[in-house]
Amino acid sequence: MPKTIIVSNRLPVKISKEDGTLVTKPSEGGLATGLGSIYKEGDNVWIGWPGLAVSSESEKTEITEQLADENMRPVFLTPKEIEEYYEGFSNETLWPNFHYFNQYAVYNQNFWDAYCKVNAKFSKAIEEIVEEGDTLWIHDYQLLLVPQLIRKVFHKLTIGFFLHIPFPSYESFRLLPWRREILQGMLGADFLGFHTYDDMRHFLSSVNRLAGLGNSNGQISLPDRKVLVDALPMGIDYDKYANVAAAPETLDREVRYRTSIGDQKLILSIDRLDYSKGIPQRLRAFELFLERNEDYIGNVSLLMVVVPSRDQVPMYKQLKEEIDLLVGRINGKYGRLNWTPIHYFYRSFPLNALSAFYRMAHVALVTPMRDGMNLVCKEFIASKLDKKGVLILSEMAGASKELSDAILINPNDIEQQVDAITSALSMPLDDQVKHMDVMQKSLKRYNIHHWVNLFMERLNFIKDEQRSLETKIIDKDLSENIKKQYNLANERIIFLDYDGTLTGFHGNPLDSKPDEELMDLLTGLIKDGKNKIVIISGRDKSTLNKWVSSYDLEIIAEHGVWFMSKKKEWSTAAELNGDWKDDIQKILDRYVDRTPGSFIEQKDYSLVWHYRKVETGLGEIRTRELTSHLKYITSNKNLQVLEGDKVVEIKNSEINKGKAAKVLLKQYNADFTMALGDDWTDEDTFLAMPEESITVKVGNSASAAKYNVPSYLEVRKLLWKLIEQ
Ligand code: GDG
Repeated sequence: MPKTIIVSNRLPVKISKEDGTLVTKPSEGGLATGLGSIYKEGDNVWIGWPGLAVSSESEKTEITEQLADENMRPVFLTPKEIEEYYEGFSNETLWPNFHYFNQYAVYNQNFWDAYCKVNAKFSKAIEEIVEEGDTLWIHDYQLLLVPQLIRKVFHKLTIGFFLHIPFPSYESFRLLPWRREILQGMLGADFLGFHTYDDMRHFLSSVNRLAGLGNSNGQISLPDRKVLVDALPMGIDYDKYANVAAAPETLDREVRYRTSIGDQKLILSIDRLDYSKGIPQRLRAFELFLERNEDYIGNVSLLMVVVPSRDQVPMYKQLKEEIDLLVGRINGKYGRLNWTPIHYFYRSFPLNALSAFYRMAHVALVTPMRDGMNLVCKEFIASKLDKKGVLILSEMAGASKELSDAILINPNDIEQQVDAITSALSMPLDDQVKHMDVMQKSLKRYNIHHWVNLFMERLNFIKDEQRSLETKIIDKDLSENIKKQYNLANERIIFLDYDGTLTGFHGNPLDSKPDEELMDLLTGLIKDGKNKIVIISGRDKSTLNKWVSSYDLEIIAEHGVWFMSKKKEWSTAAELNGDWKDDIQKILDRYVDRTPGSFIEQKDYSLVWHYRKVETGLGEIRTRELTSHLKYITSNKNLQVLEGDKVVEIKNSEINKGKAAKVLLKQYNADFTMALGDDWTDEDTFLAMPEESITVKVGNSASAAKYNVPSYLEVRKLLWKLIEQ
């Protein structure tokens, strides 16, 4: 029975030693609850670090056995690994870089080495239990390399990955010395989920710029498979928070807290100690609010919970000191004997206490400088059973994309924060209820269970897509079968596109001349008297003349304008007119002027604008502009505008490879017909071929061809196989 394996840095459990015995307590995190329905079932399992340094083997065995009963498997880390992989690379390199705090990012080779080593350790732990057919779901920035490490061993495994923190713009990501390795690591997954569309598009942009891979609707075509990227905002366990808010223990606490602080209004903030959370900025805004609103002095307090975190790291220590100072200053300046402006707690609370805080708060002030999602604001909303209360939310939190009914602020804009606090405190009840109702409905629907189901659905979707493509990919059996048909035939015709099919692409198109292997291959194909080999290309006739006319083959140049028979004479079947070229050339010249790196290729009856060497992104924008410009001008000129691989070609519309192929198909009475091509001008050839033909698309995008191969290298392998004795 296939199983599902969840992998994250931390296991969803807290382990401690009480009176010499190990005690495990389930963690209350949203992820643990959401995935509980998965990992606790059957043979499913959650792999992760148990959260404490364990040195003795007997203790390791004890923990392993204890966790096994709860479907968990520990990965033990040494103190050095914790320091370099977790505190080091994860939290001092990736965390600041992904949250746009690059001034805090540490680039340390030892940290990177440890990160690679520990990712490999996680991968080994997975390998010990995983089998083909299983599903793997890897979580977060500590394990970015694991998808690729596992993929190398289990090619067909279903691997999903979710990033819980933002994925930064290329401008930030490119600063990392190990950016390429990180992307390759992530691309080992079949499906990559991010909280927001912005994270998703930043990831796709980095993939485009660093790996040269584009995408179509979030699907990236790798040579061996398609990868899907999508935005999938994580929800909370809505019912759990609503139920806790109604629990007697929570209500008791609320009464107790209220008795001690009085009936003043409360503004609530809850965060882990982190520079990304905007805590000092929030305190300054609250101070300015008090300065400007004397009426509220004595009538409103900020209840601020900061959960201790990483406070041995100098940066965090400094932040803690800054917060302590600010709180001290504000309380010292505005406090009264019977009123404290800020109730500040540097510790964590049990869930019931948190829930009582959510219930009591009139306003939740959630103002991170950056946050992948932020669950606190969602929990606040779910806890508001009477729908009274206002959420002030930073637009830099992923949650802001879903919660547009909150008061959205830019955390750097202190004036805006002050205004937001003022209007939140004076918002009419009807408006509070109206906004809360909209947000509650949305959070109920997009809850954690919905998120888990959707993740699995998207993962299965891309797996199905891959499988349907796989049936078309020429594997060993299929190539044997093609070889059998080839051997049985008496007269064969094989159409070969040139660029991208027989060779790879180069910055300069003239660098694609046949290499030695290709020359040998063509010689081998031609040697068999039963073979008619046709090079069918969009290239101009003089280049093809130079490169392949010495072989005993036929050539179709310029997509079918020119034919060269074995007699080595060029002829054309169509009555063509090239008068249009001067006008179009003038337009293309303008685009070359504006686009460094681009150039024009002249052919007898077509013009091509090349942009392979143009800055990534700019070439694509210019292409869109150029094609819409040209479509308008060419509409009544019987011309066609074709977009190819980093080229835009303008040619006579009555010319195409399919028509040209048909001319040759008619001349020969072949009982084996085959065509191979990589770009969409080759689709015309595929469509022109007789029903029983072998048609092969190079690359894995949609095609009319019957089969696919990943690249020109496999084309060569297939052709060698056909001619081998
Ligand atoms: C990552 C991303 C993304 C806080 N104080 C106490 C307490 N909490 C609970 C909250 C909430 C959670 O901790 C914090 O939520 P975050 O959204 O900040 O999540 P993280 O796990 O820190 O961070 C973040 C998230 O992943 C999910 O993808 O939203 O952007 O950084 O659930 O309630 N819980 C208890 N006592 C406390 O004192 N019991």
